[in-house]
Amino acid sequence: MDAYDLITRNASEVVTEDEVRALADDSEGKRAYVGYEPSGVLHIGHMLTANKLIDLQEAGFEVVVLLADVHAYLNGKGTFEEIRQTAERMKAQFIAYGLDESQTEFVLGSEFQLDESYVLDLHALELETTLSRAERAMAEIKSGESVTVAQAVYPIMQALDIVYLDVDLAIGGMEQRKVHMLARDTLPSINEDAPTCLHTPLIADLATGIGKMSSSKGVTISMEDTTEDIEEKVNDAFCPPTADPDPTDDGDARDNPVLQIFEYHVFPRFERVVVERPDKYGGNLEYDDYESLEADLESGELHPLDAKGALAGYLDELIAPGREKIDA
Ligand code: IYR
Repeated sequence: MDAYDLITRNASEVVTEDEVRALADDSEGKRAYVGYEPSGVLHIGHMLTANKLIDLQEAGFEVVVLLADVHAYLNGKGTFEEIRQTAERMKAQFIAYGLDESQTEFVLGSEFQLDESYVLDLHALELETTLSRAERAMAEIKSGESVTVAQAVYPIMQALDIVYLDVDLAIGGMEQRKVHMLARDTLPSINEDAPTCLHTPLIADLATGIGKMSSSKGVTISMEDTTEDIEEKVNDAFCPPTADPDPTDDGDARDNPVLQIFEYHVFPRFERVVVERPDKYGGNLEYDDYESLEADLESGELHPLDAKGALAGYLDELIAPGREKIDA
């Protein structure tokens, strides 16, 4: 796989393609980052962007993980003390999950976001940003119903992080795209380049295939899940024998979360996927790529229950190292 394909595999969107091509052509010493609000436990949503960081490390990028303690505070996720404790645990789990510690820079937001120059630049950007724009940027990130002043400052700080962490590529789930667009529009006003961005897909709720999987509602898979939890959740997951259960609905109201997890979590991390089956049901099935697994599910060659059994096993393997960190 060439550098561009590796950098962009499984991405929902890159802004812009030309900019990412330029980075791929000369990735030596380039820096990419993802920021995470330390809250709750590491779950499958965090792991999706972490997979992208692992791809980028393979492509030669330096990778920065921002443990966004100030952002979590602004978004009402707890006291600084609680948030910092969570940040420590999250860092250990990211490393257990497969981010190479020697190649990953972990930074707490509060290490630089309270510096005078950062705060003055923040105020300069605040002058350039309307409240309604900040509010729109937060639509899929904010906790709670209304948008507080703290939450309106939040996306502007996120834009500035790109400058202060000196990164060439900002990564996030699709829910971050409006913050990144705000950054592209406003950073030139303080004489900074518009940042290049890459967004990863969102996975549908495991139980229903409707909406987006999140830790706050519905069913997700987290690093705290036991082998049995994973088996139970995956077994109960929505998995019709098709990748697009709602072909007539352009908005894709329902997706197949089992296939999405195979595509975005399992295939990027395992070279070959084996679905074990007793001989009387045709014996084991082996897949080198996601597309052939999807095709077998659609044709009926692969039964949803067998797909789920295999998925639970691979997810357990991905999660086991992080789970041991929690138990320790
Ligand atoms: N908005 C993210 C957290 C975050 C991301 C980046 I990239 C930052 O520079 C700061 C915060 C979230 O929703 O978790």
